[in-house]
Amino acid sequence: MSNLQLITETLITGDGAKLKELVQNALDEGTPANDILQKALIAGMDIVGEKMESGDMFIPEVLMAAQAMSTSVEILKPLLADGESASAGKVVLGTVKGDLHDIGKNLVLMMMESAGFEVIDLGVDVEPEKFIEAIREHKPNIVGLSALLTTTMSMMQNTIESIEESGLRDSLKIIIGGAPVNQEFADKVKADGYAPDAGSASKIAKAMNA
Ligand code: B1M
Repeated sequence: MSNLQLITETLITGDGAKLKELVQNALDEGTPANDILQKALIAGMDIVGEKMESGDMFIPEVLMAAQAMSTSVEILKPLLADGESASAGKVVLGTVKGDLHDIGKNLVLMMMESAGFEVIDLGVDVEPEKFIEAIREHKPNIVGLSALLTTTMSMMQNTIESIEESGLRDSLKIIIGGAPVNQEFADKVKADGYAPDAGSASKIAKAMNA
């Protein structure tokens, strides 16, 4: 079994300590951090998702895998950074109300911070009013909304409409993303941008602020 396959298998078992060790070993052997993230960890979470859907894994096991993934991403964080430090702008970021998934959102946070953005992370299950409060307080250039459930996609629309109704919409750009989201949906809810992954989210944010 290759390094990356072993990482994927270990992620699925949820053994965080072993996973950290394997990720560190792979880095020491020269495997690029981005390969570990994309080909082993994100690929592993996709398998976890399939197992969850088919009833072969249950929520506590999925949570263990998610926790193991998060701790391993911490090791990769400095290596995925693109080294820029000057402030590229401010981003308010959160997973919309009703949705508790945060691994993808945290990757977006990491990529945006490493591209020089100051990111205010509102966490998960964020109500539209909380986004509005944060916009008033922090005056961001960009708001990022994440959703992983088809049932919470409509909350992206609610959030964008609430921002519009509060009169704050013209002062910022809105980027949305998450597995069920696509460009067509972004157009429908009048987001300014859609990003399929964390790397593109940070690129789009930079382009919007250029
Ligand atoms: Co949930 N879950 N989950 N889950 N979960 C999914 C999303 C699911 C696809 C699994 C499945 O059935 N195959 C399914 C959704 C089906 C659907 O609606 N289409 C699902 C379900 C059904 C549920 C529950 C309803 C299960 C239940 O209770 N019966 C429940 C809902 C809870 C809630 O939110 N209210 C639930 C719960 C959970 C856990 C809490 C156990 C756990 C989350 C832990 C956590 O996040 N801290 C969990 C997990 C881990 C998953 C899977 C397995 C993995 C998600 C993940 O972290 N992926 C997931 C299956 C899957 O995705 N394959 C699944 C890795 C991550 C890096 O990818 O988040 O897609 P992702 O982020 C990507 C891009 O989407 C993008 O960038 C990232 C990559 O670079 N991106 C953005 C994300 N946000 C962005 C924002 C942007 C731009 C890009 O701009 C701002």
